[in-house]
Amino acid sequence: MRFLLCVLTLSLALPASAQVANGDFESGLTAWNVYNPWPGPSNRVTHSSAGNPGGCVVLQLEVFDGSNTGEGYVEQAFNCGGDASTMCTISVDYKYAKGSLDQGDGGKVHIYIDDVLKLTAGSPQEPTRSWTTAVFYVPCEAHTVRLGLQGVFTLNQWTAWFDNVRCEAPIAAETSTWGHVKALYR
Ligand SMILES: [Ca+2]
Repeated sequence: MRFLLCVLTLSLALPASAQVANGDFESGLTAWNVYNPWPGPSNRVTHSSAGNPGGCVVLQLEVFDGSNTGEGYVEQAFNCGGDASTMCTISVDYKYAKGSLDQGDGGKVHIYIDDVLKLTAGSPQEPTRSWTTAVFYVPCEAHTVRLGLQGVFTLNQWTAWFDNVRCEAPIAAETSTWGHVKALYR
């Protein structure tokens, strides 16, 4: 019985979820799956110290005929919270800049959750953006986050930076009421 109580105490003391690994990119691109479909030598997915702060991931398109169409990204699956009856937040810091050689509506910054496109940024009307935090409300369960940059036409020159990918759990929800806590301890 004492052993059982110890296990119970330990499990209650642990964080509610596995959370995002290396979401601040301070360990390079460890824990992130990298997909770089662009053959051009300066089209790339890399790690940089120009984050918010410290390390970050950089997706970069240079001007090459046809070789930078398609979408590069980093992606990670994680367990956000672990209790789908409550709501969590997934947040991502991002910024981007269009290069002077870009011709037209060349790049699109994308954030996907579970293969669903949740954010598109970048246009001729807003060719640069400083660090901005995107926040998504999701059930506290397993999710996949993908951070991408898409080359739309052939003459692209865009760069996107991503940092501070976080899952915070749980936010206010009815299941956090005293009644639920009491039920847990029955
Ligand atoms: Ca960082």
